[in-house]
Amino acid sequence: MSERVLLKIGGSVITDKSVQGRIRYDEIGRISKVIASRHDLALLLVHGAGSCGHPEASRFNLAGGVSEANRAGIFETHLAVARLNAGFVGSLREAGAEAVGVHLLSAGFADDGRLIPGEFPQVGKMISLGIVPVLHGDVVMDRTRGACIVSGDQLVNLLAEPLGMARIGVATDVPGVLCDGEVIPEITPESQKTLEVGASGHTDVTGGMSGKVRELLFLAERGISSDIFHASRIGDFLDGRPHGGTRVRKD
Ligand code: IP8
Repeated sequence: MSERVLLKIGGSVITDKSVQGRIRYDEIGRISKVIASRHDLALLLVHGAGSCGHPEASRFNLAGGVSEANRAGIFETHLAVARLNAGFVGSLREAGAEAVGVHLLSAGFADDGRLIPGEFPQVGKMISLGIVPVLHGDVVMDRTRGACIVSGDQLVNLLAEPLGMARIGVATDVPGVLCDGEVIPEITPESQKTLEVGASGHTDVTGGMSGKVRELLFLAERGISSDIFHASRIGDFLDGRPHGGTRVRKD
């Protein structure tokens, strides 16, 4: 059976965060070719929203809950990130991967900002058929708040275990988690207590790098390690080679 690998690609990699709605098709094309050439892996992909979703979520203040006054933001935000997903899936398919987009707005449900844990049997079935499911951070209906924003990083935390992922990687626009400009090779639940991880400089309703590390530490606390590295090192990560980034692991 093929090794199951979960790869999350940050929104800062596949969009230009300084221009609302601008998709970086050149970078998406490059990454798609790297991913599509790894035929031996059973891949699950997740991507962030970048400038296709964060500006809308912020404009409609979706993170603070949803009522009739801002409910139009559900459509606007989902449309923006679904367009990015369609662009990524199209590029992956062109490169030869049997990719299919899966939208959390339809596949998930949340309570107070957290996705309600589940098995995601449709995603598991796709993987066992050799399909590459491509999920993304999304606006999700929420039992308490009406709707909320679920980040791709929260999805990584939730999907990795039930779907039996052997390796988990998060590709970003920086070489790893940085402290004073240097990559921190390892973070554990204990060591993070003394760390100052920065947030994103652009509109990011889900917390940038610190939100990412928080979700991966939840995994580490359950004994599951993950890696954060620069998007140019995706091939190295997929091949199990050193990637020059940060490993998040149990103490
Ligand atoms: O970019 C956020 O996902 P993230 C999703 O992974 C939306 O934090 C729609 C803003």
